[in-house]
Amino acid sequence: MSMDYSTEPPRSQLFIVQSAQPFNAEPPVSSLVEFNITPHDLVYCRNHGPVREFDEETYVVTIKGGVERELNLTVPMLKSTFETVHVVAAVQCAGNRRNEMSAIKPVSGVGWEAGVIANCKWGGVRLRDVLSHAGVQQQGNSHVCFASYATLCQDDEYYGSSIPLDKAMNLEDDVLLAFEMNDEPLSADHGAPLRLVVPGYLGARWVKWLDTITVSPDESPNFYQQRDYKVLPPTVTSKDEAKPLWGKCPSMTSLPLNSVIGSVTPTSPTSIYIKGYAVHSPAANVTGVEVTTDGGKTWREARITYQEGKWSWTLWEAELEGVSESGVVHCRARDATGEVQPREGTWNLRGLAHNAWGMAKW
Ligand SMILES: Nc1nc2c(c(=O)[nH]1)N[C@H]1C(S)=C(S)[C@@H](COP(=O)(O)O)O[C@H]1N2
Ligand SMILES: [Mo]
Repeated sequence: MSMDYSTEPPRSQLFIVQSAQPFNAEPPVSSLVEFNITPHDLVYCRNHGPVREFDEETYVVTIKGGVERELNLTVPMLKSTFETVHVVAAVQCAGNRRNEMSAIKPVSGVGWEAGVIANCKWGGVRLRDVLSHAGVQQQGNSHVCFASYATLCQDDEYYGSSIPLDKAMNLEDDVLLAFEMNDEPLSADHGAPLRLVVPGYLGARWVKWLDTITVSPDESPNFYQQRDYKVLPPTVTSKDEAKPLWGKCPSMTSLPLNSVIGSVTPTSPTSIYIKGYAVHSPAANVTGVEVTTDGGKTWREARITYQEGKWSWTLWEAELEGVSESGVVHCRARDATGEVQPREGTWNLRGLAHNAWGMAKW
């Protein structure tokens, strides 16, 4: 076990590579918005260490901690013991759009554009079924901790996360131990042979190469749960100032209401065609997206072209006529609670959860 990059799989040529080791790459947003379900070669890769390949037949996941029986299950055993279910859900890195936030003031982290999001169809077994089988002891504030000891990571000896036990056990939350993406076996880059899928939660919780599940009274002690992926107050501007706050600041669970412009195509000297995506906060689904070419004085309604179930992203398009030869267009989403995407994002040291109005020029 080491930071050994000799087993990295071959990768799509379509990516914008942000770092080669660990491999962090995103597709151009203009390509992303062309597909309702994101094809494999456009699904971003976010890694904190090397990627390894495993043999699915012998790969074991252990379920332990606050359960009556400790279980050691291979992937074939998971498939034969529990019902396989499918859910369409968007996975999004909390650092999506970090580059735009760093334009306000520098932030630390990979300089992502708006492409670290993918809307995929996940197939796997329900975590709740597996935990029930292990005889989980339901307790008010318990957590389920997930770990991958597959490789060392940049800031810890393993990759880990946790979610509340209530989220794990809620049938409607569709938390899966997944072995399929888009009706294909998972690829090494996306966590084969087993990864966690937590619809509605930031990507950092979706542990890849999952090997250990622990029901615990506490959140995961892992670096990526405790000292990263937290929205620090805007007054914290250095790593030293952040230190005393990591323990006090809550771990992120979901990401905010957001929308982004993926492409602007002039269709005549006075008209443009715009496409984009939107994502909802857990509060409620996206109910509309509006666009403006005058900085928000007047808005026009975009047309929603795709949305599926509770956890997918929303795709939208708009054709604007009577526009000048060049200009700036903004977008904003709203949801069923009446919340509207804010004009400005809130700067934070790690550059997380940026959700200012989307913007593009033509
Ligand atoms: N084992 C492991 N799981 C991981 C990570 C990682 O580095 N190691 N990165 C996390 C983060 S921050 C994100 S956003 C998602 C990205 O999943 P993807 O690479 O399949 O798109 O995986 C999560 N799961
Ligand atoms: Mo992430």
